[in-house]
Amino acid sequence: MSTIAAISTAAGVAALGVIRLSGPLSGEILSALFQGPRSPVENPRMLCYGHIVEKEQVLDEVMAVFLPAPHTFTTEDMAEITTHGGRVVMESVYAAIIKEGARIAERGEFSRRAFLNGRLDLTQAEAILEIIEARTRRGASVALSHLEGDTTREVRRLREELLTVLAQFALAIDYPDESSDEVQSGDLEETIKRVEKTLQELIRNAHKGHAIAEGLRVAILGRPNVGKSSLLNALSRRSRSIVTNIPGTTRDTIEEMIQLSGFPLILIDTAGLRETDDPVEILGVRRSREALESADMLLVLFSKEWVLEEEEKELLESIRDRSRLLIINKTDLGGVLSREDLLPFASEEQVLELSITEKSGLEELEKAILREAGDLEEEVHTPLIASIRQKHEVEKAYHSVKEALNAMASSLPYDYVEVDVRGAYEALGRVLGEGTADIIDEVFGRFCVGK
Ligand SMILES: Nc1nc2c(ncn2[C@@H]2O[C@H](COP(=O)(O)OP(=O)(O)OP(=O)(O)O)[C@@H](O)[C@H]2O)c(=O)[nH]1
Ligand SMILES: [Mg+2]
Repeated sequence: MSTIAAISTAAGVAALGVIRLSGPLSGEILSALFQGPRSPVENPRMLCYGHIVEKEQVLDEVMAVFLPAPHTFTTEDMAEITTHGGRVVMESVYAAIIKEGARIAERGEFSRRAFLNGRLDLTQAEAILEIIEARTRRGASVALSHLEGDTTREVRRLREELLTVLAQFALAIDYPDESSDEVQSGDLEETIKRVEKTLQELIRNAHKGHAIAEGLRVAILGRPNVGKSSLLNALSRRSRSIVTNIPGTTRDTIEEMIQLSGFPLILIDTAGLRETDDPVEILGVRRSREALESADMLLVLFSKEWVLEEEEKELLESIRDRSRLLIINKTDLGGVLSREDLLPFASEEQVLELSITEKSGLEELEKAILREAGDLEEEVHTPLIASIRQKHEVEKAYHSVKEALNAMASSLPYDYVEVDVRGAYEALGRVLGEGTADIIDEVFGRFCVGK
């Protein structure tokens, strides 16, 4: 096994940077370059002060630590050198390490070694990737729960159930006469049904896992000129979207990522919903409809000035089972629309009043959004599968389990059922990354170097 090295901290100006080594030569390379009162290799796991010296030239003042196998991230000997953050300094130290015999690490190679040496399973490796990529605190915490293995545990448990089923089938197939009493097909069916149900929940919650990690999609809808773009700007506290008093200003959907109390939201400003002949606007309105369909939550805006139109009532009817808030804007203007007009379409707390110009009602709105978002999150009881690859395998497993149940229902011989159960068992194995070199390449290829 070769020894690999990488600059593990992000590029850019920083006070410190970390260079990491993993492999059998880690200690030797560190000793060759490090000079200081205490040798890190002789004092493993202790952070030692010193200098990196190459051919009598001091490259940097550093702190270094040597971590002997096997209790390290990769399970191999590792070394970490904390240098000053300047790119030139770091690269000169890095170059010296490479000259001493380390190889430049590939993307994700540290995590790959951790995986290959049995320290991580693939869900956990993907969780590390998610944490690096997570754009928000909440996203990071979902990723963290994967790292701690919620998903892993659940998938393992399901596999064990399937394994007991497979064992019984094996018995029944090999010794059809003797074992007929032992194979209780009713019990087996129960077990498979339980697995089916859990898989279904995992799949149903998959998109929510994604939503929580990436941000709930919140679409702002309403007639032209009600103040949709103004609301996006007010919630994101910047002038992202163009606001004018001309109806039909927004022609395309605009997305803005914000955080409310650490909750990631993707706000989507849309073109006002209305009948129009303008071809550009028609496209805009079509996009608004798509946003309406795909959003996790809807903010439907009305103006105090206008009575409800038939079309708006239809819209309100059609979104009864969606997560939504109905908002009367422009309360600073005198007008005709009141809360009572909207109460037939939503609960008390889902109807809000707002004046964006006077900045009144915004805090209540933010609270209401968080409440709705919290409700959406509440629905997620089962562990989440966040990666598309995992979801795909879980779907395959679900499909196979259904086939198995069908086969059992039509009293097909156990051989038939066995094939499907085995298919599900193998698909779940791939979720955990068992025996699948190409997936492993795919996953670790997405890592940054040094991870
Ligand atoms: N008086 C008053 N005017 C407002 C309020 N909110 C927005 N406006 C004004 O309403 C007009 C339309 O606002 P926009 O945010 O562009 O409305 P929109 O819904 O995005 O409009 P389209 O993109 O054309 O569909 C602008 O002149 C805003 O300044 C409010 O609370 N009170
Ligand atoms: Mg607009």
